[in-house]
Amino acid sequence: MAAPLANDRLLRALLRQPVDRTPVWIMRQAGRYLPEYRASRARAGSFLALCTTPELACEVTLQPLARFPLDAAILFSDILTIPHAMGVGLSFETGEGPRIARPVQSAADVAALPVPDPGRELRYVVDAVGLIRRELAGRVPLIGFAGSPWTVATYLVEGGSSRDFTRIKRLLYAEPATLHALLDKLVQATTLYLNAQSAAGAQALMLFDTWGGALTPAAYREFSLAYMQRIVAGLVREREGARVPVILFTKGGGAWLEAMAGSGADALGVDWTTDLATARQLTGGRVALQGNLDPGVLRAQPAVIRAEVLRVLQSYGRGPGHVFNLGHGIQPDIDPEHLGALIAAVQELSPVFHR
Ligand code: 1CP
Repeated sequence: MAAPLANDRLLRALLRQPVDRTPVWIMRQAGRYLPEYRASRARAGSFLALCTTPELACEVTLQPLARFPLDAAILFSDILTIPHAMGVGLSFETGEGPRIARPVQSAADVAALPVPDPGRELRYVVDAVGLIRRELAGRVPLIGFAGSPWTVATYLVEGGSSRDFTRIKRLLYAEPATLHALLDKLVQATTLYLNAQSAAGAQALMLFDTWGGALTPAAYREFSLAYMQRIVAGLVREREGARVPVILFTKGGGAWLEAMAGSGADALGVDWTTDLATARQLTGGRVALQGNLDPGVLRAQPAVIRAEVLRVLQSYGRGPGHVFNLGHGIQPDIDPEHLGALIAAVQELSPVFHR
């Protein structure tokens, strides 16, 4: 069994256990806003080379922890590793989003998609998790992750990033059985993938439902939440004698937090459009909450950042069950020192909320 964690605040907060201060980590904490990340990516040649080479994935995972006293590491990878392993021809053009060479357009395309074996096609991720756990040596926990079936399906069907989701919405309303078959396949692939990550050492797991907010309430329940719920039900929830907490994050999902709280997840990510006080009332202590500083705040000077951090802490209020984070990922042109100011503010201002 691995050595006990020196800092288990994140895991305790996700399980709503008392902590001395609010733990903090940042979505996309390893990435383009860090000059050392840009240097690693230049050396690797591409973003995909970083993801598929365990030593490099480990190196960039640890970069933000060398700069900042963060309470967690998150595996450096992408939600599109599953499509990559399905063989649809994934590429990332610099400065642009992901591209899928052979998008999924018909029931026959869905039927032809394989369910990747994490021990083979996604072996590089499993190996990266093991390596990162070893290098972390119990300093902080490691978060593993995947995209939600709905969000990954948007990329598979649209062939890349989308604003209007025209193709997948046509499928949803005109050919729902085809979309259900695709989502079902993604549930199988994602459940295997996340269980392989926790078996390799990931101590918490997060599902990113970045585009769930593009759905109507009824479609959200049927095409996103129901499938995330199936994944949660299929996850191994105890490893190394400890519970593996699961975090669900639907961007734009503030109106559905109550339904999400019944999904079996331990914690919910909240974006900046919902007050944590409202989120806490809606979920009634059934789950922990993670969030929700507007990433745009990091464009202001440290005094403003500090005031906005305090506002988020006050919005959640006293007691356990809060993990500090942004409401979505940090943007590539943010000054790293501003992130340092955010983390320092959480450390200084949060202890009184736990006395
Ligand atoms: O270096 C580069 O040019 C690539 C930029 C980049 C990075 C740093 C991409 C391409 N992915 C990542 C890493 C990444 N992606 C992580 C790393 C761990 C960390 O947080 O430090 C994570 C968790 C993700 C997850 C991810 N990828 C999501 C869900 C979270 C979110 O931000 O909403 C999504 C939607 C993606 C798809 C994706 N991959 C990359 C980009 C630019 C995008 C978004 C494209 C779009 O907006 O549609």
